[in-house]
Order: sequence, then C-alpha cells, then structure tokens
Amino acid sequence: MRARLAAVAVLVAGSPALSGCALWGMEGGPGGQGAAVASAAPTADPAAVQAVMGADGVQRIEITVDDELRLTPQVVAARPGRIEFTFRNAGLTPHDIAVRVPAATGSGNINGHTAGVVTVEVPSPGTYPMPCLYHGTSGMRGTLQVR
Ligand SMILES: [Cu+2]
Repeated sequence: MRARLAAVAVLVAGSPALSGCALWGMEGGPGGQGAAVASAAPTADPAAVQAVMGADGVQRIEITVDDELRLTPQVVAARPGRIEFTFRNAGLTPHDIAVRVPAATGSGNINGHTAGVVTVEVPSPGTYPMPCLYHGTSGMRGTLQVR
C-alpha cells in the first residue's frame, strides 16, 4: 500500500512536464489522437496543427466539428496576420464557433453537414480561445496559438 501511494505521487509530480496541460480544463487536453497529428512547424503544443499560408497571404485551416462536441484539430497554430477558419460540421448538431482574438468573431449557426467560415486578423502573438457558443460550457472549445 505504501509503495502504491509513492508511485501515484511520482505520476502527479511528473505531469507538469507535459507541455500545454495548463491550457486545458477539467475535460482534459488533446488525447493520443491529437498527439498523433503531424505538424511540420515547430510549436509549443505538439498537438497543434499549423494553418497553411496561401499565396494570397491568408493562413487557412479546416476544422471538423461533430456531434461529440469536438473540434478536430482542437489546437491551431498560426502566425500573426489574417487567418481563415472553415468549420465543417460532420454531424447533425448545430454549432456556432467564435474566435476570440480577443474580440469575438463568430461563424454564425452551422447546421449539420454544412460549413461556416470565420476570417480574423490577429496582430499579435497570444493564445486565443475558440468556444462553441452553444456548447462551450460542455467543453466544446478549441484554441488558437499565434506566435
Ligand atoms: Cu457546438
């Protein structure tokens, strides 16, 4: 019994070493699935997926939202500038995703099997929340990391 308690203490003490944990609330951060997403660009959060810079200078990222109230990817990395999000609803439950940079720009209602586009101008680095206005309190929120 004493040895088991010691092992638990070591696990707890070791968890701050995992980067990005502080960003996530009770529902936890990206799991194994998120960690498996490849990202060529160096980012602080290994689960972050880099928005792709277009020839027009606009960074673009497509995020799938679903009936399990997930955003995939949940963490997006980008550089300061214009970023265009396409939120594609793979399920039936409507969503409304806001990107707070820091003023909120919302996608508007996204019905099942449709998509909503949000374009924001982010002047400076920072970590910006992307909550679903319907399900944010249920843990449906992504994160934009600009650096
Ligand atoms: Cu939602």
